[in-house]
Amino acid sequence: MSKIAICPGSFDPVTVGHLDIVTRGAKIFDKVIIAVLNNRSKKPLFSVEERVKLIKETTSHLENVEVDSFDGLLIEYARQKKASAIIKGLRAVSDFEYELQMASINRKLDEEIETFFMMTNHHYSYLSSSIVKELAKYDADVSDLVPEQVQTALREKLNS
Ligand code: COD
Repeated sequence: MSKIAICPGSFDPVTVGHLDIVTRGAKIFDKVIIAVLNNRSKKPLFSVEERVKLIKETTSHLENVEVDSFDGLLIEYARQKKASAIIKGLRAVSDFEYELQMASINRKLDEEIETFFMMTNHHYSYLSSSIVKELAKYDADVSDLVPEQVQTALREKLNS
């Protein structure tokens, strides 16, 4: 049976840190579904459609990676997709407490779906979508932090 993993997140916008986790995950699992949360309580910079499009453009070279969006509980989405794992990236100790809580809740909801943690590439340990948005707002160079398509999208969004 093929092993499917979900790589969930807000991806507002996708960074090279996210793409590193996805690329590494895709070497381990048969299929990785990048699932963009349609989070109505947060006010994202990019719409879900824009985030999905940017991720599709920047992962098109990865044959076993799909991009989708979801609403509601992650574990229900994972079950619906017949996934056996959820992949999360860990950057620092500060990520650990929240991610441990999420993994424990998800495990309580479905014991068959495992959470896999991957340590960040040390080059990207400081990197988050929020940092990228903050830098881009002040017109700082983000070329090392996001793919070119995201750089362009940030410029268009913030100058409009
Ligand atoms: N290096 C490595 N990993 C990274 C990096 C980096 N530089 N940057 C981000 N990551 C990892 C994050 O740790 C995370 O695992 C993933 O990439 C996505 O990051 P974000 O910031 O885009 O996404 P989040 O953290 O806002 O996503 C949160 C979820 C959508 C996963 C979460 O809110 C969720 O599951 N929501 C659904 C509701 C639910 O089921 N809740 C749980 C039960 S209450």
